[in-house]
Amino acid sequence: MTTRFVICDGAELARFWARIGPDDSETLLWVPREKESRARPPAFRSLAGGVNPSSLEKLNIKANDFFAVVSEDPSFVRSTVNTISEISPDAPLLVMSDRMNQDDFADHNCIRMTGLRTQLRDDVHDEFRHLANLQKAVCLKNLLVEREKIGILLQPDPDPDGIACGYALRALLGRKAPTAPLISFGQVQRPENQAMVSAIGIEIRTVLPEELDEFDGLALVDVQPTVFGENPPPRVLSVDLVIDHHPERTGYEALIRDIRPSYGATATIFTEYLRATNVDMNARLATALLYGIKSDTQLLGRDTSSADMDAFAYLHSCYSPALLRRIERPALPADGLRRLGRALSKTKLEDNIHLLVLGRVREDVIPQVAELGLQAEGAEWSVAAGLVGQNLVFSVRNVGHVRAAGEVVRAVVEGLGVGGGHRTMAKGIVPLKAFREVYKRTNQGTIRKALIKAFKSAINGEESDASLALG
Ligand SMILES: [Mn+2]
Repeated sequence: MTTRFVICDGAELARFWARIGPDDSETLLWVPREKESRARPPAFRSLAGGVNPSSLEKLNIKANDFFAVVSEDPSFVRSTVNTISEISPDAPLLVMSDRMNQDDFADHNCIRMTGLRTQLRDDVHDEFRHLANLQKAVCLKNLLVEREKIGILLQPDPDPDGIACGYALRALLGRKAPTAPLISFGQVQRPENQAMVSAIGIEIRTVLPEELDEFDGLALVDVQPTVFGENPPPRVLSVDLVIDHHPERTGYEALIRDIRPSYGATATIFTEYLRATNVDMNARLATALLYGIKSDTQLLGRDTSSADMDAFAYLHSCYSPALLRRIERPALPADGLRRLGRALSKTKLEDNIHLLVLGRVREDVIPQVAELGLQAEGAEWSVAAGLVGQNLVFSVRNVGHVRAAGEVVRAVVEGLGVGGGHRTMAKGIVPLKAFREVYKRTNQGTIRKALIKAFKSAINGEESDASLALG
């Protein structure tokens, strides 16, 4: 077994170490300072003559043993490190001192340097952060505990972050759907978000502003009241709770608000609450929150803080990979696969653009085909297009080091439809009626020709020629 030889400089540090509680693998050594009381700290052996080759030889050091030198005196550290290196040249060495840094040991290749006080200080700061979250969570629970029915209001067309937060708030309050329903003024639109709602098993009720009267508590998560249009319903301008990560807005009343614009997701705030209150983090809840953070930060890329990273790591230990897969890779219907097969049989790349036109498909097939299309050899851009209802819908993916996908799609739909997105992913919708007015037909060949021309122009920065409206 490896022994850790811990050498403390002076009685004070030795007593401190004794207080931490030594580990069974540790042999504790103490070098008394001049004029210091000789009272032996508990469990410590004295190196009364200081650290020297003869005092170390008595310790029966084996080749694999570790050392720690605990001292605030750089000269003590240096001489101790040198003596140990003479006796046991390859010994791994931990130096704990707040007055030195790693550069002081440039000659040694197996020394790890860390502070002693700062080490504890960081942990203490963390604990106070947990305590602040606990305080917030206790306040909001106290505020709402007596309420009969609490509406948890999400933004219209709720996104994964908002949905996860609503679900988490309900868990935090220890309630179920009948007394704390998730509500929204609009339906969940995007197929990916619908997949999340059905995989986790969350119901979101669409309400009219006047229906808010049935709730004697109103909580807004991942949204602030002034987002609900020019003239928001009066009821949402005076609410119980607002928890959000968007920039703070004014013009509304909330009894409790916790707004943290530096966070990449509101789900991070809720993860911190749940963690601080020791609420059972079941796999469903963890998966919802993890997906919320992942989707708002584009997998910890854009606008991510260290708090998001911490929350993500915490959730990662208890989420369900199978459930996340169901959300992110919804099952493809057989007819969608057949259309994909037909499109793939004619696949061809033009200017590193891989365009697959699917015909009429279920909407959630389109983004998945766009993901797949990017795997083609030589593809820098993947575009998957299909007919959904009265619209031509297309999803775009790129490899990341090219123009932003959102900009490209905005240039393509300019004047004819709507679209946008982020660096590497975007979506566009063009009404078939508008497309037909320009191109006369809506068959797959026509769509293919129109899209490839528009995307080539937009990707090459010729925005003025890119719009589908130009024909
Ligand atoms: Mn959000």
